[in-house]
Amino acid sequence: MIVIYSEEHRLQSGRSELNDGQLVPCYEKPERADIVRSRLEAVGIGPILAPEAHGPAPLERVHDAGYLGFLQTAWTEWVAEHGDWDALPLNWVAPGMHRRVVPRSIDGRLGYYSFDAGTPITAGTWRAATAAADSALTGADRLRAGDRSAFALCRPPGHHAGRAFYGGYCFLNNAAIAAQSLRDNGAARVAVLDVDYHHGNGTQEILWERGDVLFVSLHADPADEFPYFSGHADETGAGAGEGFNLNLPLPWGTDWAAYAEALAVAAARIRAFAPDALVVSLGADTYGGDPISRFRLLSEDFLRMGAALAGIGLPTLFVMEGGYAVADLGVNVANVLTGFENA
Ligand code: OKP
Ligand code: ZN
Repeated sequence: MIVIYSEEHRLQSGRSELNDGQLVPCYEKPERADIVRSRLEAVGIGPILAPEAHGPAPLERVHDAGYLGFLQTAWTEWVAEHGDWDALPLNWVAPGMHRRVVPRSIDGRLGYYSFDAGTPITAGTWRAATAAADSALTGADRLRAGDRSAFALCRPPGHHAGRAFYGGYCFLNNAAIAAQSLRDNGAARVAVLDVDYHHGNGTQEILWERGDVLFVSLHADPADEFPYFSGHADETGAGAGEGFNLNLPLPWGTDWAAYAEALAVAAARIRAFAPDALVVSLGADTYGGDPISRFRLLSEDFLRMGAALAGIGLPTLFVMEGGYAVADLGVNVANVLTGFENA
């Protein structure tokens, strides 16, 4: 399986995020991609290639033009206003307030285009995020060229980023961008399966009215877990997309036995949809040792997950999302991919 990886991920290296009432070192840090890359090298999963630049067009197919423009200049504007420190938003729109006018102030626009205070914009954020999107796009190209699978080692992750918002460590929705690229290049239907611990609220929002791209997500119940305002089972899509969004929320403490049952439901829905390709939003934060998550998967369960994903029987693009138990992240991700390949 070809791995697509860019050194540019290092350019996203935030100093701190707001977590449990404190500014703490960012969980989403460069060491995550480094350990995954070195484990994949150690197990010899396949060639590791740099992404090809795809330019702005595929990003504009998924994201709002005003939002993309904001992301490109936010850091420069922030530094001019506040000096050289991570840019974090401090307030958001609430019911009864108005979102009609895009603020002129950089602080106002940080809040306008975001949904949390855990996602710092830094000097290198735009370059890192575009390199991650190019990695996903290059992976989509591999499927089009006939590969059975590919792994885009994207960092920063993408599944919380919506058409016009960032948050949850995500800026550009790498999985949605790849799915759209597959559609634009001949696939009639594409499925996105999100196995990250957190609900992929950005992917859901982007695909909400789409009947041609199915979104299926297994995640911690938003009644208890971030992102809180998205991911309930009764969110099924709208318009042409009605019935093409399937959320499978699971309780804290979920282990492999319960997870595997939900994964079988997801697999059956995807097979019934009969897509031409599958994009897997691969977060390994379902691991029992994850510092910010509360599922209980073991490292060996990720082999089983890979085999179950192979059982869906589709050309599959894996796109890296979360996973914060850095010491074990390489093994857990490699297990999914080798489990898939050996099935
Ligand atoms: C990104 B991805 C927990 C705070 C949660 C944001 C988590 C973002 C997860 N106390 N902060 O889906 O792995
Ligand atoms: Zn996650």
